[in-house]
Amino acid sequence: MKEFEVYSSLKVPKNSKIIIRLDGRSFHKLAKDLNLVKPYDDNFYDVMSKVCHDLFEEFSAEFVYCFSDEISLLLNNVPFEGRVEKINSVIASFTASSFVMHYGGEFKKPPAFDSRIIPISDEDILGYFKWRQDESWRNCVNSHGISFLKSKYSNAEANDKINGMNLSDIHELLFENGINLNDVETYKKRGIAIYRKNKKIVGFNKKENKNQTSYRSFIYIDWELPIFNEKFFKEVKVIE
Ligand SMILES: Nc1nc2c(ncn2[C@@H]2O[C@H](COP(=O)(O)OP(=O)(O)O)[C@@H](O)[C@H]2O)c(=O)[nH]1
Ligand SMILES: [Mg+2]
Repeated sequence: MKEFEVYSSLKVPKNSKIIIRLDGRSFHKLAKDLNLVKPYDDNFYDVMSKVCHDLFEEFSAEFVYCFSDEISLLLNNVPFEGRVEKINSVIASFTASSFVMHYGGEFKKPPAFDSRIIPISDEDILGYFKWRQDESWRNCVNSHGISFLKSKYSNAEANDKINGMNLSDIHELLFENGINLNDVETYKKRGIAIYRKNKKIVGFNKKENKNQTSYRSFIYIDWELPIFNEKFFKEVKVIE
């Protein structure tokens, strides 16, 4: 009967890094059910950062980027011998379980994430994360815009109005009404990232009778990201 498992041999290309992108399923509904603060809920972001930390650790990621209900996980060491079904199903379910564990509240429905695999070459890593960070910024402008409009108009009118506006129109409207998006917290504009950082450790070497410096890496959650550029990705050692 094994021959019926026709997708089980599907594998990611050998020697390729991969990005796994996860996205919360119907999280607009979940946000409503959980009464999340609009447009940005600090506790939700705190939970998502813990989910990213779990993913980083469990799958020995190189870099994780997250905004809203979306997570991108860069893996150098491809797990499960590259088997697509296994990677997508295990990582998506791990993410959902981690979310439920850290959120800890009462859910109306079991949360789920979808997962997709993107083989990526070193040259394209920066472009990929810039693309997602641009989306984070669009999301920031739009969600502040719609929240503001809904405070003035009916939901239908607010939706109508925002559909006819581009990013700079929304920015302008918010500015005229005393909301300066430049002053909004960095993570709301640029998302958050997880990567390894080195910690300097000075210890005393008894044998040689002198202080000795060594470095130990630890997992760092960056809430103050720059606009992604080559320098940043070189510093965090994601590209050479
Ligand atoms: N209130 C609130 N909602 C959020 C927050 N972060 C994400 N969301 C919701 O999650 C949705 C994620 O977008 P998307 O994946 O396109 O929609 P989905 O298909 O419903 O998951 C947003 O549209 C919001 O409704 C937050 O911090 N606060
Ligand atoms: Mg979603």
